[in-house]
Amino acid sequence: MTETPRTAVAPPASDVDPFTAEHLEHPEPLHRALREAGPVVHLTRYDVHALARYEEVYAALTDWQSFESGAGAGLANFRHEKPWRPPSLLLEADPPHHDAPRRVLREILAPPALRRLRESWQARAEELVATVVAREGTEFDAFTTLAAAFPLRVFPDAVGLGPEGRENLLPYGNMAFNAFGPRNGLVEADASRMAELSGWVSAQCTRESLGDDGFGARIWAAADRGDLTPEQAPLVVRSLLTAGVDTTVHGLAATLYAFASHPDQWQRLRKRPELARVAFDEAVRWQSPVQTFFRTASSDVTVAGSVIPEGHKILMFLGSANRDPDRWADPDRFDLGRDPSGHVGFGMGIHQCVGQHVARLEAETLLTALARRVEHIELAGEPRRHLNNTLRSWAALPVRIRPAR
Ligand code: Z7Z
Repeated sequence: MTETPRTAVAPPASDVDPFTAEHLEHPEPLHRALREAGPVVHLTRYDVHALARYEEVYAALTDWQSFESGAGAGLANFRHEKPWRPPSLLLEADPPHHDAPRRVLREILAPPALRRLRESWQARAEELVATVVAREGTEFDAFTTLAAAFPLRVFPDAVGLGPEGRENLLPYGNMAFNAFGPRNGLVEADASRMAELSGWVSAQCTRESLGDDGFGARIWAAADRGDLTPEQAPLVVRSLLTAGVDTTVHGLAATLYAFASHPDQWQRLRKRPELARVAFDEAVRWQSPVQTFFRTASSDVTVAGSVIPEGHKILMFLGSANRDPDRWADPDRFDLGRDPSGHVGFGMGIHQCVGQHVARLEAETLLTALARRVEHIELAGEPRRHLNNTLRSWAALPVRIRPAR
């Protein structure tokens, strides 16, 4: 990917804005056009190079030397622009600085460390599904009652957050994920709450505000051992609160949407509940809750014969790579029969989602509880999207169910 070609070709140019309401709401036509335009497309409006094919997105994600993160994973270039908050020690950092925080968090969120949560999350999923079915009847908004409610029940407890102010978590994440995009109306709409939400989140990251038996306390324990500095610990906690809530909420919503729009696949899951994890990954591939993010060229980088100049931003379309027909058979189908592994919905390479096992456990426990209690699920109306510069998010997901007898 870095060798200099004898003859560099100028990539095709486009003045399209991927961050308009139209493209955020219905990204597939734009993705198709970008994939067909070429392996690299120069988006003149933002002067960024877009990658929309699986092969190039995968290659960029797995080449951190050429595609750096330290200049920010959004459109803003931290070499020239002041970040809206102190940069993340994980996302917005390169080796070697990236490595200690990553190692600490990987241990804390690894499958063996999560075993102790499984039983209680199963019980809480059962309880939530039973309550929703009893209280809401057969028609309800699955976004609010399930996809948002479940992570908000289990994840803040697992981190060790106090009870106050948890309603700030989703708005904070919404703001952070908007901030990866251009300063458009979505970013402006968050501006008035930025100081308040950031202040609340920072206050939750201190040792004193965290319970003594959660992910947060374990991050502080790593600082006590010297695996992190005391200055790093609160920022690592902040990463959990930024990247751990909205992503799973909208990932679960994507999964419920997938089933409600494919009732036949729900029957497959009912027969084989052990497919819950594959179903979640297939839904992440199919909907890509994280649609896009950026890297920066650390030198003149050649991609498929085109040179991306040093210091320029690269926009990676994960949602497009996850439906690239050159990689996936019948890519637009949500299909429990396929092997979705290799999708880039959690990223790939050294920055691949460190919380993915937590997300999978949330999905598995919720889906398993639902599969036991819900015989049939279908859409009961038009789902409503919530627009965000990075996340493919939801406002409402009306469903109709038939409870199992
Ligand atoms: O560390 C962080 O605060 C953080 C924030 C956002 C880490 C990751 C992300 C993120 C996740 C960004 C998915 C883009 C896509």
